[in-house]
Amino acid sequence: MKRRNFIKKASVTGFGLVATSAALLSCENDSKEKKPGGLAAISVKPLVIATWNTALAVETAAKVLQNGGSALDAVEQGCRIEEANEKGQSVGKGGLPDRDGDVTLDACIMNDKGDYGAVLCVKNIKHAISVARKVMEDTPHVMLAGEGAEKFAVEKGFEREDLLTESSKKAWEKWKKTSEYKPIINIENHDTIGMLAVDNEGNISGACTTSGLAYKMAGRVGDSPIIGGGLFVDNEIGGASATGLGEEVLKTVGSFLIVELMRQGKSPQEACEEAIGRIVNKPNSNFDNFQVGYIAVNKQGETGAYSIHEWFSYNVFKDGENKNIQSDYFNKA
Ligand code: SD4
Repeated sequence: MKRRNFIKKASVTGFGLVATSAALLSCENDSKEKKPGGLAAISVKPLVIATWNTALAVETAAKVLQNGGSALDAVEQGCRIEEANEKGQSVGKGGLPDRDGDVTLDACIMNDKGDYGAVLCVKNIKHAISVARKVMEDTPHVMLAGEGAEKFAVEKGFEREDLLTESSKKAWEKWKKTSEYKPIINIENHDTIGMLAVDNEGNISGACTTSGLAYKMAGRVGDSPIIGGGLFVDNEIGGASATGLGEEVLKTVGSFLIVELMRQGKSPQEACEEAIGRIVNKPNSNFDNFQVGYIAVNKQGETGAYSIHEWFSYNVFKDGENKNIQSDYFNKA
């Protein structure tokens, strides 16, 4: 039987999955893991899933896991790759600015204990994801915004740098000629990274980092740094992350919704599809004009992804292979 079919069958019938021969699978503790409802849990680990074509970021995260690192370290290290990639214009250095020409970053991180840390609208610090982790680990708070976040980062030893690259500045100057605010499906959103990882212990963590929508109003914050919006992880169940028009993700609390649907027994794929359904079925939905994409993983190592429109892709590292996969999508008309 093909492995995927076997997993499907196992989860339907409630059998726990016994290890296959793949070198990277480890089921040592599987018999001890219990799904809600008493089903034996299955683990395919290590595993990484991330939004868009983020092969190097996923490979970096996978290496952390293969070397015995935690899911938390993996997602942080993976996200840092995209933050440092100046060509990616939706995250970190080189991100497209707001309409005043300032690059402002949003990021959040969640560990397997359900802890969370975030920075909102932070300027001049490239590795927003690492600052978010420091907020989670070194402060009594969960979110720091704007100048306070930047000050905290500098106190923690992060370097201040100008995040606006020449090419992003040129794009902004061109945009200013018309100043028309119109997010473009799959273009300006490309590269924002939401990442989920399952480590060798079977623990799940997640991270999400972005420069947000290009030419947004100054001070605008999207879904990416908001718990339950751009990211949610519950180590008992699984995790989810979002990309696309944050306003729509936030209005449906998308990532939290997906995890809660998985808690009720939906597969990651079914949960992602239902969360997209919540957006497109709203009475006033103008989904023709925007993209949202979700990724999810459950405790059994099953993954899912779904978007409103075509061309949302995601990278998965599973069974020792790192693949970019085109997501299924809603708007096929
Ligand atoms: C936002 N969701 O700020 C982010 C943008 C994004 O891929 O995901 N881009 O709304």
